[in-house]
Amino acid sequence: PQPVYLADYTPPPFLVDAVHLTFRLHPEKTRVLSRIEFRPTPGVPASRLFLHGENLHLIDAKIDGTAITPEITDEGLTTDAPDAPFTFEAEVEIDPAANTALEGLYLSNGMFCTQCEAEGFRKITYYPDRPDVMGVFTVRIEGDQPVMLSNGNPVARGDGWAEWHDPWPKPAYLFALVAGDLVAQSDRFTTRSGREVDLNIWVRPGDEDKCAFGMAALRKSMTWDEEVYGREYDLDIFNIVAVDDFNMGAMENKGLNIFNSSCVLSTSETATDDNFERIEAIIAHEYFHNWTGNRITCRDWFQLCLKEGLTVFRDAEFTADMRSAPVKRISDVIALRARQFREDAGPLAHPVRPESFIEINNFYTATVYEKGAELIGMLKRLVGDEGYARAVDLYFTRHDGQACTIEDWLAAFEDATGRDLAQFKRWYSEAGTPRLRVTESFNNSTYTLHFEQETPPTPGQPEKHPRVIPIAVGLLGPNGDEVVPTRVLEMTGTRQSFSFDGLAARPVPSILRDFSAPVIVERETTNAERAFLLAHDTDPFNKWEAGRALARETLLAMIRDGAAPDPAYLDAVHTMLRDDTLDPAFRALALGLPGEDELAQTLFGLGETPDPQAIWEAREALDITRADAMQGTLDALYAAHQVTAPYRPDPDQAGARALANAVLGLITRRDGGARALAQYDAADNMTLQLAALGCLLRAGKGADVSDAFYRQWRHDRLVLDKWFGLQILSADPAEAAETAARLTEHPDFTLRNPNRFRAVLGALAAVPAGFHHASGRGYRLMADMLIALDPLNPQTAARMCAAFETWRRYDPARQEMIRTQIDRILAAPGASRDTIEMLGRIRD
Ligand code: HT7
Ligand code: ZN
Repeated sequence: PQPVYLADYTPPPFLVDAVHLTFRLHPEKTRVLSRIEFRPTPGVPASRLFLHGENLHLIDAKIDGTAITPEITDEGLTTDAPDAPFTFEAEVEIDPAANTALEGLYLSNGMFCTQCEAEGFRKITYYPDRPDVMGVFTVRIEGDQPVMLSNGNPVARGDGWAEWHDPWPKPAYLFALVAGDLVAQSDRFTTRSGREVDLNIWVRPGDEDKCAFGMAALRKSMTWDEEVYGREYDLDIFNIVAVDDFNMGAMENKGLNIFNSSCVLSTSETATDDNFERIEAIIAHEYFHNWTGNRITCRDWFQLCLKEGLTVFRDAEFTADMRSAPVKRISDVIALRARQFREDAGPLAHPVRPESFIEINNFYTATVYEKGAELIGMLKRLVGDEGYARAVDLYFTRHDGQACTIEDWLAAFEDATGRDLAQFKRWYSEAGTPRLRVTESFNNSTYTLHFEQETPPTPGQPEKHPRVIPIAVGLLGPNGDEVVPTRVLEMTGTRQSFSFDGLAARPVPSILRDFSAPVIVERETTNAERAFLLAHDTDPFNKWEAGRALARETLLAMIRDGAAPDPAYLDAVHTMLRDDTLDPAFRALALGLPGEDELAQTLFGLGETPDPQAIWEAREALDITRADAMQGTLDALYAAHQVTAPYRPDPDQAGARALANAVLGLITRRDGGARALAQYDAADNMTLQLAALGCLLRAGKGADVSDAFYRQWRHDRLVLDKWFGLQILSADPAEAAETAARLTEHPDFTLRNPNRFRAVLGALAAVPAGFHHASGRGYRLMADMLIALDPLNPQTAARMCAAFETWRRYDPARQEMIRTQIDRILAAPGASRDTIEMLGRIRD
């Protein structure tokens, strides 16, 4: 397969005014009749008509009522077309039941549903399936399903049919259809200009009681987008449908969002606090796409970050407003480092706006999404809150109804604020995480920070250029008082210094407050200074960061030479835990240790070869020491953070449970599981039940409880996914691969459900000492399962290939074993384009 290049973009030769689709639904033989009104694009040279189409059986096609015999290939249809407006009609047959890739029209538990982003519409009918072709869709669905939904507003319905009309022109990737035996939990929302909107969450009968939280989240999102961005909803109805078999989290189809059931269904018995928070964020994210993605869409798929980075940024702002802003920021940075920094440091590194791809599905990445969101955050910091508001308003008014580029987005900022963003644009085009080296000097009451930036080479980009970096800095005096409040320094050169005058004593700097740029700060410092910042920094992010660095340094010393844990770390974390002025959720985060993968990445970045087993053992040893050293405090904290009020998934209760559960993990190290068992038995919600089960499994006392958990929850797929994953996440590394292998043989394991596949194989990939076990069993199992899944569902298989992306960090024996498995997958008959691209990039 040949890559496509951003540089080769040309406008579509034909535009679409209106599309009429009729679906005659049948599990194996669905007929799709289309009538598309085309017109030549003004200013574009005349050409033949090419329409994308894959796996379609063409029954007949006409132009302006006359039958045609087009040329058909695996990729689509080509025919002569008039150099004037014309109508194209076609009838095709498709087989939803055979569609295991979950792209296009497929069946999930007998329910018809679609997934068209990025290029799934071409599996439904012949069409110019590119985002810069926007048409007004009218859809008629014929079938015997009780509920039949599509985009836009309902027009009419009768026995065995329903019609929908979406007045807003949209690209085909936002098309959706759902038909099945569904029930709704409904509500109503009045927009601030008075439009009455029907809200529905559609689920399988029996799941009605799992929608209330999602509905509340939707209402909050609608209000927030009106209040913060001035954006109103624009149809009479907003439908959400929960689907069990889904490749990703959710999809923002216009007026008909389709959700992986794991991202919308919840009750206190079945969902954890983290699930609730995630559901709220994803509902918001998909809803916010109505403006950032749907009303203003992408010109081409290279511009994916235009909608995704911005929408992730918006959903993060929303969560910060609904919950705790510092806790959200810290959690996001933990995730960014774990996923995006890892991507940027390996063979899959690519710019936020990639310049070529073979399979666009492989570019729905942490770089496009999460780093894309960081770029919006930096822009906002650089132009200020008011500048940001003006620029975003200009973007909305200027580009409503258009398919846009990053250039359009940046031009709105330049025009609204007068700022030149030429250098900022490098953040979009150059891959890699900049390293920011910091040194300092202090002379005659002037303190100077010296910065030097360098971005290591990434695949295809050996040379990097200096970027503009907003560095938020504050200074603390020797007694812990803040002597210089937060100031944003704008670094533009390779080397740059910034001075602060009038300081009575050498200050302690707090650098990159609120994680003001996605960079790695390198500065020589001491654990004493880190402990000082953990105790005194007024910036919550850097306060946490100091504790994190302290834990990291302690662990690195333990990993390298089996050193004992640094007492400075133990004292500092102990003091932090006892500080009741700190939010329990913050304390829970600050008690967390850097993950095994983060430590491996750090060691590799320092030129060392990480030993996954040694990393695991060091973390275990530190936990045992912490449990001993803080015994009384842990007992007191556990008791003090028991929630007695009825369960609510709100930030206060969730924070208390997060701290109690984190503490329970340490208590279990000493009591062997007595308190975890008591918690398990008393639990009336999944947050407490699951955490207790995890503690018991890790203590080797979980077998009976795990069986009981299975019996209790075997009817609930989403809870069962947790049960599958937890057994691997809690296993001894020597047994993780066997545990995962055993679970793939379980009667409830299936390759047809991406959630179940990810529950098992994603968990295996998430336990480095298990996945990278010296036996190579983890690698072999992963390869076996990828070979089995790839012919069925290339998209989900290809995403899981990223488990191998860190292979060059490890020793030659492990590298050799991984390479062997990669080659085995590549040689498998039916290896998909998606997987070939991913493994090809990883292996190169
Ligand atoms: N825009 C969506 C991305 C997406 C997707 C979703 C579900 C299944 C397949 C998918 N391919 C791409 C989701 C989002 O970012 O909101
Ligand atoms: Zn999105």
